[in-house]
Amino acid sequence: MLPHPLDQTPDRTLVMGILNVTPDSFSDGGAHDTVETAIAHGRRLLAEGADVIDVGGESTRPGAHAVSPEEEQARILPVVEALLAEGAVVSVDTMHTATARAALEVGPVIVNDVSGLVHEPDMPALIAQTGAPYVVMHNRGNPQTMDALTDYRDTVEDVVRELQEVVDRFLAAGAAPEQLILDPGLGFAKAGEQNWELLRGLDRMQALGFPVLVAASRKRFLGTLLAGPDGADPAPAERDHATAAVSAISAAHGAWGVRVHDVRASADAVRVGSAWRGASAGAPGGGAA
Ligand code: PMM
Repeated sequence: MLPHPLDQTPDRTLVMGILNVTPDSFSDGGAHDTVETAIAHGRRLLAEGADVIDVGGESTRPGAHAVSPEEEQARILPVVEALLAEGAVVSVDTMHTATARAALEVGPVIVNDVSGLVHEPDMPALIAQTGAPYVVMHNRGNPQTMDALTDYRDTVEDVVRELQEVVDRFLAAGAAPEQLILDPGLGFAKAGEQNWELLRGLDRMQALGFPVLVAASRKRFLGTLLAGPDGADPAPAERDHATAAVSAISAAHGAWGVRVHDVRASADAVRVGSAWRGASAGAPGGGAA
């Protein structure tokens, strides 16, 4: 068993900083696509207050083209190795079991798999064998089909049930419940309003008893919310204040973590939300001291 990468973490909602080593991610594609620029950006995210760095080598935006596991590993493994050597907590954003395995050979990482386990049936066995923390994200279909798979009877109830089904597959493979982190998969097989329903229903997801990760950063539903009078969505990087607001709400509801591009704003926002959650509301009718 590898040491748990989250053995020493603060008692508040964590900030996971996004490091996409890809030429085509929807909001920052191409910005950090060499090993050196990616490592430098990872260091910057740590300095800004990231508790975890989420390193990804394959864009998951709707319609994105798949990357081979070999190409993905060539992009991310040197970055993972360098950040682990600097003492960072690292997660690896991958849908490929081979890439998760290769990263776990480099060192103890969290496996962040946005596939919803649709593609790779041997992921549960790897997670059970290694004891690695694993993000179970809700998803349907693949980047080509997910936008059409948004029929829900009750969005929160259906997502919670489908997440539980994936959790059960990991437990059946021998993974421990403590390894699993749940994620509603905002923007993945979700249409605009459904993302808000899931944020509003975070408590119902938390009731499953697992830590919950919220990844709203710069997503389309925030762009839609912030559209100007001309109806045009602001560019992804113009959605960072709204993202920080979601981070505060998530922390107030006790989320385990938020996954964001702009770490600095969310590092403050989770402190606000966690402080609000931790404060006593006082007795009804009690006066201010
Ligand atoms: N979204 C993206 C990538 N990875 N991981 C998790 N756990 N949850 C998400 O919602 C998620 C993710 C897509 O966004 P990006 O292209 O900005 O990384």
